[in-house]
Amino acid sequence: MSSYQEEVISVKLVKMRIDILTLFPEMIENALSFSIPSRAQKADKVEIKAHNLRQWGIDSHGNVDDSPYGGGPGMILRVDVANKALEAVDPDHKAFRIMLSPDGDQFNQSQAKELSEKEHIVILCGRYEGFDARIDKYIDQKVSIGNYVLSGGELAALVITDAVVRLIPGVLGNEESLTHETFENDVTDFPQYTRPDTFDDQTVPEVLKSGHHAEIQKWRQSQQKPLNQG
Ligand code: 6GU
Repeated sequence: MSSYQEEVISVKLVKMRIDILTLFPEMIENALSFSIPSRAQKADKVEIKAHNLRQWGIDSHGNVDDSPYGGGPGMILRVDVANKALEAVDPDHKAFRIMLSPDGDQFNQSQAKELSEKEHIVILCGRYEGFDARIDKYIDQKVSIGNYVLSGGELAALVITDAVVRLIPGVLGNEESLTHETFENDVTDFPQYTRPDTFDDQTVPEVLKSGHHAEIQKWRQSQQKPLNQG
């Protein structure tokens, strides 16, 4: 098979859709209006929409949360509101539905790769102290981005969206190709250098200037370390 044919087969035909349910849609839209996520949307590789949860709020104030049964601080996202929002953006539950929560499964590069192959992803961000536990029934997976607590799911939604969107075929150009990339092969990237040749007594390793491709490749491999999968 020619490389031209391979390329044609690998190009994604269906535009991915990502719906993000949040109390702060501007936070999402603003952040995704830069760099690669912005370019991916303009190139029709993905459509990303942030929806304000308040539109599915229960009363004229658009209330989406309430205090917890049994007492305690903070406000809990209501199950009826979450369900109404999920049904509105994904009526037949064909999408992969993620809820962002510090107690979820930890997000990693292999999940980013899996998600980049989905047609439709819905991401539910919580705010305040948490979610009504019954929301679990209407989502596919609870996801966390690491062992620390954020004040809401929005930053996590942005992390996941960025990691996924850049893996959609055709989003990165040749210049940014994924072949040697950190995490792709469970090893870290090798150190890289550009001009100037010497800076503050630090010099570029001679091998990289040798023009000897086999030696360069050997050196780079020797510099890669097994990935810390945490
Ligand atoms: Cl997904 N949400 C919040 N609130 N905190 C987090 C997180 C998610 N992942 C790590 N910390």
